[in-house]
Amino acid sequence: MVLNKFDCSLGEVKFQGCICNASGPRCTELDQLTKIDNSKSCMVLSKSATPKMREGNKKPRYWDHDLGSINSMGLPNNGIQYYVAIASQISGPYFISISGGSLEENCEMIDQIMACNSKIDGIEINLSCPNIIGKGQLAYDFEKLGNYLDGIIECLDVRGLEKAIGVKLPPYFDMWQFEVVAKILMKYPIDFITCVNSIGNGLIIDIDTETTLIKPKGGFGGIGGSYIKPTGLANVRKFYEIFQENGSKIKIIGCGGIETGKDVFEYILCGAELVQIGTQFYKENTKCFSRLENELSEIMERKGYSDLNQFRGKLKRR
Ligand code: RRO
Repeated sequence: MVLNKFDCSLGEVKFQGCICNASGPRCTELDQLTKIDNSKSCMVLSKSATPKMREGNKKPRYWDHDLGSINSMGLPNNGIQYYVAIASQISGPYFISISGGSLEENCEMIDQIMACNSKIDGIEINLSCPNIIGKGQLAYDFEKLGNYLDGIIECLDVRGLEKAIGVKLPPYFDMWQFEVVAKILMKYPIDFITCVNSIGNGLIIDIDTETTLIKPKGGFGGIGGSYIKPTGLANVRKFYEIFQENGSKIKIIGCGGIETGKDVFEYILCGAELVQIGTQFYKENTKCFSRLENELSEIMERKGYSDLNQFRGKLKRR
């Protein structure tokens, strides 16, 4: 196969491109996933699934803002069976995101994915949804995180590990947190982490009406878009540095505030293998994938780079 300058991989799964959708907007229904499949996105990633379908939180639960977005969707999805059953209709690399309410629920969904005869290339285990009423984000509970991953890996081990397996993390903000979380992650045979989910429990306010923009949880919700790009870059960079220092092969998917090819370049310079687009995909639909790839290509040409490895992770320090 002829190598494309954007080619990359996670575990055994190869991608012809380095830009794809984030699990979140426009990836709940089959027609939405088919549109992603027919676009320049290098993979098709489903909305986070639960064992049974969920309606999600009360509306309005998503709001677009000049600087990004706020959401408290509450995991609306069609249930794991739906995302497994449609695998035969998707031609590109297909990843299912899962977000069970417990270890048992996640293992139940992994069982169903493993039992599927159609091609499902990977699983992104979402440990960082900020919007489940009455529930915290598991990846902020460092004691539970290790036990949880023990359980997940045990349930994957029994059934073989031919798919790319990764976890979606929330943003971390303090240096000791990166060290603790990386130490836990490096004990497990995972292929990738996705950094970052939305910044949980932010608040955006409409001054004219003096109200919150969204309804659930008193207006608190996950913040995405350009508000969070510096946090996303920092998380990718710090985990990349720690993984490099320790010889870990865990790859990093960058996510958070990507709007232009320059943003994609920055994430890859920090060490991302590939990047996901959430808020901007919501705003612009599937044409964002080809636009971003073209913009990245122009930057690479200008700088004389012919593939991503020539600059991936090579951020210089002042
Ligand atoms: O559905 C959501 O409310 C949601 C999820 Br599962 C997530 O992982 N991140 C987010 O911002 N919203």
